[in-house]
Amino acid sequence: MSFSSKEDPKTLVLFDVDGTLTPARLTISEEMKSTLEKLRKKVVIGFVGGSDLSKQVEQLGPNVLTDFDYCFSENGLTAYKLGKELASQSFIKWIGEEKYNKLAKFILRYLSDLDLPIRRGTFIEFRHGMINVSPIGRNASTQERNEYDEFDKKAKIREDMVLALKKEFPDYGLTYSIGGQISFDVFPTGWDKTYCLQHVKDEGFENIHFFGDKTYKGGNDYEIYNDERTIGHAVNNPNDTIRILNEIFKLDN
Ligand code: M1P
Repeated sequence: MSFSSKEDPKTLVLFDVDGTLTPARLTISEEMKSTLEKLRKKVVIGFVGGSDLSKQVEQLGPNVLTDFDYCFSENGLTAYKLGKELASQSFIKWIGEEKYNKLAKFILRYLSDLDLPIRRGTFIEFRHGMINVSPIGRNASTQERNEYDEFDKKAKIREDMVLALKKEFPDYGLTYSIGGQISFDVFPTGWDKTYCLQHVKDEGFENIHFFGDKTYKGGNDYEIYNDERTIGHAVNNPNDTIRILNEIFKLDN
């Protein structure tokens, strides 16, 4: 599997999904699609998101595995190169049933004691490479998640819960990452977005660009944006991503 047909096969451009390629939890625009098509002729492209692949398919389209050279779901715990799946790891194997049980019990107990304006369903989403914890529940509608996001900015429910988890499980070796609107991710330390870089380390890339919107400390793009193996670009929204891509890669030429 090679990238020799590209103008610059030694350059890889990686993108966060929510807030970078698409608005949070929404779908990719036609303008972004055509920008990426042009970019892909020049360089190797991939995305790295915290969500699982099914959600990325909803957001980026049904042909996601062929529209991108690399697809990294759950920070690269599930990984595809040119549509072919690469080896992956599992959160439950890493943590073990006993420790996970203690963690899940603490989370459910903590959530049940919170005063929240509304609750929906799926408070712990069990994923391949992490768990995702949502005080309102992952079944919230778009409007409900927007409202929760605003509420949480003031009430700091997620921030406080992360502090409580760190205090309760200081020796678990877990990282807590508030990457989206209604939840936070919990995964082994080191399994942040930099995890995906191990899939490309022997591919001879000379430049690896990364675009993300949550590049501040505590955001889920922070580690990969600051990693010495990448050239980081902080964006405010998908339009910003398009603007910077046009500037750097001269996509109209
Ligand atoms: O990609 C950012 C985050 O997107 C979702 O967050 P939320 O549902 O809170 O908006 C989740 O899929 C989360 O895992 C992911 O990090």
